[in-house]
Amino acid sequence: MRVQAGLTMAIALTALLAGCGGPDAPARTAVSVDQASVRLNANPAAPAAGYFTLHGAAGPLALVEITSGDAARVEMHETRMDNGLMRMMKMDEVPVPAGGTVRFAPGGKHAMLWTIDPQAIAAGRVRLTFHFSDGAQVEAQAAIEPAGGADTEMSGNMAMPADAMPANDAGEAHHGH
Ligand SMILES: [Cu+2]
Repeated sequence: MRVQAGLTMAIALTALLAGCGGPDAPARTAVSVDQASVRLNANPAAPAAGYFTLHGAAGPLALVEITSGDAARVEMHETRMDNGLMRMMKMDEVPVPAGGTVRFAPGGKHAMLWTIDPQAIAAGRVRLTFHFSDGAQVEAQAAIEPAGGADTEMSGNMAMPADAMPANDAGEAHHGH
C-alpha cells in the first residue's frame, strides 16, 4: 500500500508539473467543488435534486457527507437502471480519484435535499458543505433552478424505455418509503 501510494503521488506531481503551462489550468492540490446547482421539485413536498462537480485532490479521497444549513436533510443518491426499472440507491460515500473529476448530474449521482428554507429559495441559493474522508470541508453556494418539467431527477426523462416505469410512479419511487 505504501509503495502504491507513493507511486500515485509521483504521478500526480508529474501531472501537476506538466499542467503548469496555461493560466486556464491551475494546479489543483486540494479537493474542490464547482458548478453546484439545486433543482426544485415541481411537487413542493418532494425533495430537490442537487448537482455539482468534484475535482479531486493530489491524493485519492472520498466524499462522505453533504450537509446544508438551508435544508432539513441531505442525502447522496445514485440513479441506476435495475432490470428495466429506475432505482435510487443511497450512497454512503463517493470515491474521488486523485486529480479526477466526479460529476453529480441528472440521471446519475445526485444529492437530495429535503425541506429547503424558504429564505434560501427566495435568495436563489443554497449553502452546501461537502465533507471528505480526509477531514476536509468545502463550502459551495448552489444556484437554485426552478422546478423543471421534463428534466428533473424524478421525471423519468432518462435514457430508458418509455414504458419501463409509469410516469406517475417515478417520483413516488424516489421519495416514498
Ligand atoms: Cu435521489
